[in-house]
Amino acid sequence: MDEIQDHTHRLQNPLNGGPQGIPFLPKVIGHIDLDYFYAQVEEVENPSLKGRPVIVCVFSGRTEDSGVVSTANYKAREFGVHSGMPIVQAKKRLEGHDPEVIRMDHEKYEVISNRIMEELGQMVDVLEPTGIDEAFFDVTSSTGGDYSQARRSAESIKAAITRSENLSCSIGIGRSKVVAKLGSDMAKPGGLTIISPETTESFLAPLDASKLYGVGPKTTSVLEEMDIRTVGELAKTSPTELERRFGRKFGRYLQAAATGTDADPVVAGLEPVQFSRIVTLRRNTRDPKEVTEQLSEGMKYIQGKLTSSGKSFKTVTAVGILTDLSTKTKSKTFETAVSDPTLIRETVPALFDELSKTTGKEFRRAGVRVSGLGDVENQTSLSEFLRPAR
Ligand code: TTP
Ligand code: MG
Repeated sequence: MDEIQDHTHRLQNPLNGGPQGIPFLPKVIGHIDLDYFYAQVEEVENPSLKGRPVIVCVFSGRTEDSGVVSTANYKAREFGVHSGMPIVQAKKRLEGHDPEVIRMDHEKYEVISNRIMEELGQMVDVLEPTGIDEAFFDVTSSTGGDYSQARRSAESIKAAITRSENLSCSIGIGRSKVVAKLGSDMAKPGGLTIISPETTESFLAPLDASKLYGVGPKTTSVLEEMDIRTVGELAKTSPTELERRFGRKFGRYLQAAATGTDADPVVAGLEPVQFSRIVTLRRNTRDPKEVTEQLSEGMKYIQGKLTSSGKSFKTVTAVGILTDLSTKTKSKTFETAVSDPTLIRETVPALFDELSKTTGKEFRRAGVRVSGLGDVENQTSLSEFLRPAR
């Protein structure tokens, strides 16, 4: 009887029970965030930028320098430059420090982000991407709830991203999303913070309440009025008081966040919307045949992905990164979803041919993407599509 009562209690406790319904395991949740993502991608592509201030900017086009900084590398941040700052102001701060100003190339960062998410998805139990460079993950079941094992998993993830993309990231591991996110924030850049269930309370207590996910300037000022500055102080505040001040839902959330008992599970991300591969060419070239040959492995990879996930596609895109590092694309969209991957091989050379003609420049990197994914069984197969109507 005792055992049954204990069991029920544990199942109701949000800190117990894995995502796959495995009871009794302490939850192991991670948060990963790539360091100065857009700027780091640019550094990897052009290593001579390392050590110099780099800002990746969105130009509005109104005047030469109107627009904002999308992100800055850590060198530029030393001069007080940050995301969202007007380009003019950032340039002023970096004057005399040999800054590199780069136009944002969203397409390029997205291709890399997708590749990383795909790789991550294979290394964790559940992956929930939450932005272009960040995701929550759950490794409760694969680590058996063991935090030393969790450390090894996080280290393997970091090593894998370094190996495949040469990019650094920060990871936090804890028993809830809020704790994991605090861990990755604290680990920036390049670090790893493991907050085991036993150390959660002492980890959280001294932190500023404003560091908690979802606590912005407004909430912070109300908390200050209540004489609450640290997470420890927030944790000790009566739940009734918090609910009275912040409403039932947010009041409860604050209490849970402050005690590391927020129970929001890691939910598998949306279905993939595209598969892509990109390579650096052995030499710069305009020759579509040469480009296609070097993309052969990449196309094979995409074919494999389509087959194993049972997906059809509607669009094939050729992605060319030119010698000036700008990204150009050319797509072909089929009238109906198709599931024969040989169509990729047939379409890609012509797309690169067109791309090469329209840009008139050599490619430095090249990629293939298929998108408009659907489930094969719901689509007309190519052979059915091509079969003459009777
Ligand atoms: P962040 O992860 O917030 O920032 P970051 O990766 O540049 O730096 P770090 O994580 O090391 O602190 O955002 C990821 C990317 O999203 C960032 O590289 C550029 C883009 N971004 C914007 O375009 N505008 C913004 O205001 C922010 C915050 C990010
Ligand atoms: Mg980041």
